[in-house]
Amino acid sequence: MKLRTAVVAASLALASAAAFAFHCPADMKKIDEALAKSPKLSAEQLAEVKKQRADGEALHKAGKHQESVDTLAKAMKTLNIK
Ligand SMILES: [Cu+2]
Repeated sequence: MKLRTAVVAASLALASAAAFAFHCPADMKKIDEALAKSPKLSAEQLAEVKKQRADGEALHKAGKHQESVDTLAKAMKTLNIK
């Protein structure tokens, strides 16, 4: 019974990690698309968005998907992406 619980917990953890692993590139793509459309942002906001985009990619590559998603979410909020 305990082993079974452990297996279920492990597969759930793996599934959510995989979901995040897919989430980051999807968010980066949305940000890139929004940036390509010359968004109406101040130079300051644009610099911040680009930094968050770069940080998000670095975090994703480091395997820190939750932090990546959180960072990319800030950029998406500034860009008004839903
Ligand atoms: Cu990721």
